[in-house]
Amino acid sequence: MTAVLDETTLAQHLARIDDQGFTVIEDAVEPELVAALRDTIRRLQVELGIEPLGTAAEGHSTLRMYNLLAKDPVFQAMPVHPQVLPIVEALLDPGCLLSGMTAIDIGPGEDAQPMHGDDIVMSRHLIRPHAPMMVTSMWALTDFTAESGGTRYIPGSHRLPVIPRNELGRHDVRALEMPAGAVMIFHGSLWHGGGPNTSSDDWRLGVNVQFCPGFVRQQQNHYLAIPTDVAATFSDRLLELLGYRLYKGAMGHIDGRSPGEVVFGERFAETAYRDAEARRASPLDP
Ligand SMILES: O=C(O)CCC(=O)C(=O)O
Repeated sequence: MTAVLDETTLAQHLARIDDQGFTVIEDAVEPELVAALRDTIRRLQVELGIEPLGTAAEGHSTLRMYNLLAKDPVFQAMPVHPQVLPIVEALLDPGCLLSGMTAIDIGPGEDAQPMHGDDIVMSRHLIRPHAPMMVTSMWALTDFTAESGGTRYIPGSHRLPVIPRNELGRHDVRALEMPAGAVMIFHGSLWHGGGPNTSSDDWRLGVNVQFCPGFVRQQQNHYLAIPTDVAATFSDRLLELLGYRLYKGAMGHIDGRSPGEVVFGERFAETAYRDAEARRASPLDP
């Protein structure tokens, strides 16, 4: 059983993200969960015949797998993990959404992924620097080293007024080295990318568990990707993170009802405006 983050540790992680754009939680993930996630991903890669996708972003020697929650129950532990979710909630708010989950297994011979910010799509509409429109947690399921493709990143780049696209030489690009079981959490504007894998036989397996504010479009469409009978087995908190509740009591409704009520009935009963107004009328819930 993993301990919940205490207030002091939480504040330290938030201060590091504010200053550097990222933090690393050592020993975040229980060793049994690391092993179960790694074994499941490697099994699914074979069963599903996963092949490199061949784009610059996805790589020619990298096995990527999307829509993990539909593929095996073991992945349900990731978005709600007590070492990670409180940091994400503090950076966004408790109405945040799971944007996507991707297993990224970087193989020998892979080139560096083009560097980018995970919230670059939203950044184009905002004046930089801005609040994170994405928060990414990168889970190491094998050791991340500079040779095996540890994530490249520029500390502090979330604060730059312009993205460092064409002037990488002027910046301090570092390789993330962290052992299996550690998690890096970073601001969506941090300039980063998967590293080149220069090893002869070392595959670097990580999972990107990404969150966005409740008012931003999710990168992966969970409503259509996860069959309803599979989603019905998820915890309430996980379903909230997928978007089955309304954001701020108003966003995402269907004829006044929450997506959760439409799909799961009474379990997620929520009426747009009316319930939020009733909550605000309560002295206990201003
Ligand atoms: O694999 C990594 O280290 C980073 C991957 C990444 O940034 C992405 O795919 O957006």
